[in-house]
Formats: sequence, structure tokens, C-alpha cells
Amino acid sequence: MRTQVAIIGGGPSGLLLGQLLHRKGIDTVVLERKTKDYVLGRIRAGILEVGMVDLMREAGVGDRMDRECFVHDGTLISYGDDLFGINFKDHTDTSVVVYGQTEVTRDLYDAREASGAPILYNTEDVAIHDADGDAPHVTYRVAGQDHRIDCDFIAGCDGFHGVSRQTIPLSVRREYEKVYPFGWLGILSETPPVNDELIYASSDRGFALCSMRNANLSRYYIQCSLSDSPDDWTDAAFWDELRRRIPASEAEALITGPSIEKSIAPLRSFVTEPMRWGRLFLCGDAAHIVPPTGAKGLNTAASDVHYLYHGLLHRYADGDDDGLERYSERALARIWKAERFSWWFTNLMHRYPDQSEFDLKMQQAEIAFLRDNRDAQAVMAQNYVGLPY
Ligand code: FAS
Ligand code: PHB
Repeated sequence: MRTQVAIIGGGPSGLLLGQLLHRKGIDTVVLERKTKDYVLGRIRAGILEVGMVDLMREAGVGDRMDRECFVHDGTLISYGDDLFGINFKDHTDTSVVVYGQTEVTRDLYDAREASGAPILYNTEDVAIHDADGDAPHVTYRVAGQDHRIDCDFIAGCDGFHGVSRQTIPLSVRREYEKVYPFGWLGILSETPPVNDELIYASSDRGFALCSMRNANLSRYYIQCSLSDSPDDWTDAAFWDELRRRIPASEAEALITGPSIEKSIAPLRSFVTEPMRWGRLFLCGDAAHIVPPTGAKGLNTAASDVHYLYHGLLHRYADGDDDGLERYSERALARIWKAERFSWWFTNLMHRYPDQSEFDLKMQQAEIAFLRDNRDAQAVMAQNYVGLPY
């Protein structure tokens, strides 16, 4: 088989890139290790920046998102019972959109399958060959049969545990990582959200987040120990701990129900440089990870897709390689700013096991400064709604 761009990974990065390229007549093949149902079963991001919203519309998959999403002009932040708002619209004239990654991925799968463009599921032993040579190609196995795809370019959209990043030699790759000493225990419940806005809550007992997917589907998180497993937490224990971490007014309003999904996500900051090696381009979680506090994971994947899509478009349309040559530099410039914001917000809102009393006072002072200072809120708003592409 031959194609112009082989895309490894059928998550949001790979599917969005594939859909954008397909609409411009550029041939792609998407290789996904799992099944579509497995990918759709992973509960992940919930907040889309305007850049991602625009890309979904440009990809022709924005209609359901535009119908069903919630537009949020701000968010709430609390420390104990002290609750205050950050008004994004007021500071940036921009909002964010609440529309789950599951729905984004579903819309992209539907579009891919409707287009007839090839997507291969259950691909095994995917390997990248000659990425830094003149005959890049990908080999893989499906149902016991070995296959090869010759291509012009390879997009490594296969997430943190994929094969693409590992293909770049260690002599070329530089990796930067911070692993946080806690995780997020998240649940989905078919209950109305406790508030119309998200609540990022800090407390003496740790962090909590009240989010949502729609008017009757809520998403809640509490900071938990890395030694915890979801089975250690009954629903009742989760709800009790969540109530202890959010303002009393919200705890009283909280409507609880049985969890329909319960999982723990570890938190890490990670970046690999460069994001390009010859004809291989890394995109999304394959190249970088953020703690979900700043809602930047999916949204930095989106800006990578934007840069790579336009680089490939110019390469095929007029032979101009400038976008591809500058891809890694441009993507990383925005990624590092998102890494900084995610790291800053995580440090501000979470309890660290080794924190001193002084450290706690610094955290409380910074939250109070954010509450009281308009400029501090403007900086928060600019980072949360998404820095320019
Ligand atoms: P993905 O990991 O989503 O997709 C990669 C795809 O490649 C997967 O479908 C995988 O099966 C496939 N793949 C892997 N190896 C392969 C191989 N060798 N061959 C073929 N296919 C292969 N972000 C937020 O903004 N908010 C959140 O609350 C949030 N929660 C998260 C919770 C968890 C547990 C995780 C892991 C991430 C979370 N994220 C969150 C970040 C998440 O949304 C990612 O940023 C987003 O999924 C990135 O999309 P992709 O780059 O497509 O990577
Ligand atoms: C979510 O709804 O899953 C969500 C929202 C905001 C975040 C992280 C996760 O910062």
C-alpha cells in the first residue's frame, strides 16, 4: 500500500489531522492499535479552547459540538469556603467550550468512516522504518498478516505509550519530565452538575474539580494518593471526600448518584525535543504530557495538528517546506508555555506530601492574590482560554 501521510494513532490528534488532510485531497491511512469502542471508552478531557473548536469546524465535524456544547465565559476557584470567579470573557473576550473528548473522538470517527478514507483497527507491531531516509515506510500486522505502507511522511499521533517517540534515536532526543506525587481519581455520574461553571477547589485535604459533560452528566475529580486504586474508593467515600474539599455552599447543593465510570490518572509534565526526525512528526501526547489541571492536554494536541496540517498543506500545494522545517520549533514554543501554566496551576491548587507550613501559607497567599488582583486574573484567563497559535 502507498499513501501520502501515514498516521499512527486513532485518538483525537490522529483523527483530526487525518480529517483535515482528507478534506484537502491529501491521502492518509490511520493505524489504531485498539478498537473504536475501546478508544471511545476512555474518559478524558472536557474543555476545548477556541483553537480546537475552530479546527473541528474546519474539519467539517463541528455541527454536533456547536449544538450540544456548553460555552463557559469563566470558571470558579475556591480555597476552603472562599469561592471566587475568573471571568475569561472580561479579560480576553474569549470563552472555552465544554464538550468531552469522547464526543470529539466520536465525531471524528464518524467523519472518517463516512469519508471512506482508510482506518485500520487492531494494528499490531507497528514499526517505523527509514524515517530519516528517502523511503519512509510503516510495517504492521493485522489478523496475523504482515503489511507495509510506503509514504511521504509519518505523523506519530500514538500517545505517550506509542512507538513513534521511541523511533527517534536517544542520541537525537532530549526528554524533560516531572512526575507529581499524587493522582486524580475521577468519576462520571448521571447527575446534574453542582454548578453551571467548573469549580477548581483547593483545601487542607487536597484538590478537587467539579466539571461536567452535559446537563445530566457530571465529571468530578479528587486528588488522591498514587498508591490508591479505584476499587479503594466506594462511591459514598468519594462523595464524602469531595464534599469536604469544596465550599460548604456547593457541598450542600451537590446531587450525588452512582458512578458510571471511575478511574485514576497519574499526573506528569513531559516534553520530548525535537518533535520531528526526518519524515516523522510527533503530535499530541506522543510528544508531550501535562497534568490535566489546566485542561491543556487535548488543546496542545490541537495546536500541534494545526502546525503540522498547514506545513503539509504548503508542502503538497506549492513545494514549500518552511512549515515542516519550522514545525518542531513552533509547536514547542506554544507547548512549553502550556506546560508552564499547567505546572503552575497544579502547584497552586494541590497539597504536596512534603509541604511545610510556610509552603502552605505561600499557596494560600497566591490564591488570595489571584482572588483580589485583576491583573493576576487576566494572566490566568489568557492562559486558560489558550495562548495564540
Ligand atoms: P491519545 O493517547 O488520546 O491517542 C493515541 C492513540 O494511539 C490511542 O488511541 C492509542 O490506542 C493509539 N496507539 C498507541 N500506540 C499505538 C501503536 N503502536 N500503533 C497504533 N496505535 C497506537 N486532557 C485534558 O485536557 N483534560 C483531562 O481531564 C485529561 N484527562 C486525561 C486522563 C488520562 C488517563 C489520560 C491518559 C490523559 C488525559 N488527558 C486529559 C490528556 C488527553 O486528553 C490527551 O491530551 C489526548 O488524549 C491527546 O490525544 P492524542 O495525542 O491523540 O493521544
Ligand atoms: C474534565 O471535565 O474532564 C476536565 C475539565 C477541566 C480540567 C480537567 C478535566 O482542567
